[in-house]
Amino acid sequence: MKKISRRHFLKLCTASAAAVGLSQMWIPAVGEAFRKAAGGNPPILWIQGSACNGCSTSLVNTVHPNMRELLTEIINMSFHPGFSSKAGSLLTDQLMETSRRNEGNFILVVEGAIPRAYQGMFNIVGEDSSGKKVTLISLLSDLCKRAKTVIAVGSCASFGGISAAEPNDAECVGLEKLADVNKVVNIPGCPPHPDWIVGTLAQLLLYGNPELDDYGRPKLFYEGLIHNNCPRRQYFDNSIFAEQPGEDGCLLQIGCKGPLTHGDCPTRLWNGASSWCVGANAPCIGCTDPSFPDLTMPFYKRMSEIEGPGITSTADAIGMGLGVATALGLAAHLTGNYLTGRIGRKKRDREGDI
Ligand code: FSX
Ligand code: SF4
Repeated sequence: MKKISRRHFLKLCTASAAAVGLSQMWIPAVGEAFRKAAGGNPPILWIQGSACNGCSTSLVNTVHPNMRELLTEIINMSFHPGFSSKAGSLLTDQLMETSRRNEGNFILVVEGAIPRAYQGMFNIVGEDSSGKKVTLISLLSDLCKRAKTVIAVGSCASFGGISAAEPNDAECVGLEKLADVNKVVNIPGCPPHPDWIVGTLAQLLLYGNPELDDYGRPKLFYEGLIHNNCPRRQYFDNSIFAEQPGEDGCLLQIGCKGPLTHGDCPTRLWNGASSWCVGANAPCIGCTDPSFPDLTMPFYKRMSEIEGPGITSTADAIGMGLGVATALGLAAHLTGNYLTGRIGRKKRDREGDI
């Protein structure tokens, strides 16, 4: 990987510090977490389910703090399949032992969806000391009960995501269908931004549970619509649309789902604050919302439910009003699907059955 110069690194930090959230809460929070770590933070047990490993890869790309600082000075990562030198029953035994010793005090992080078909046999995580196969679903049934807090990292763990896309023969689901939802914090995204993961962990360590929206997402990172902070918003308001990727203009006609998607990507930016999907001329594919991906596909085709502004006025206020109405209408449409069970159940209606 190309090394970033110190000057460039500092420049990226400055850009990050200007982003929503970071300057207000994140930088002081990290400093505080550093100090608190000396007193011992609760262990984090990180489990991987049915997924692409992109969430862990995104975490490794954390810039501020970097991964070394995160692991050695902030969080107490007691278990992660990808960072462990052990395998097989040694690994599962260590996991169970750590969870028993820290019952009610550890943070369980789950990455990836949970396949339920055939008693969970599509996802074997290892063997116990007697040689019996351990399925992810049985492992989680123990760990979710013992954990103090459960964090679903990524859209797969949160809502099923790509792993649960139709036809979903493995019957993958997100944690919301299995665990006590009062314990679960969702950090969706395919993958989620490293700041969303690290920032949520820091917030949990320092202040307890973050404030969540209706879908269990920390408001700090997911409250705003992509569309409302998009630098191409003036194009939308003036009905100037790109017809091909790479062209100037709003990307609505080539599939942008920004009007229905929640997240701070336009202000936080990705990859060390260097760019983001729309900044790289790619439409937002709606990866942080429960509707992803079945209802946001085809990714590069306009959704008929998203209405354009229908005006050529330069008055941003008028465009903003129409944009909000558009977003609200679409959100209602998608929430309807969510409530009717097409893509899941709403948080407050659910009972945990693990
Ligand atoms: Fe899912 Fe994680 Fe998408 Fe991948 O492992 S959220 S498929 S980018 O990253 O679980
Ligand atoms: Fe930006 Fe997409 Fe909204 Fe257009 S539709 S303004 S590209 S978020």
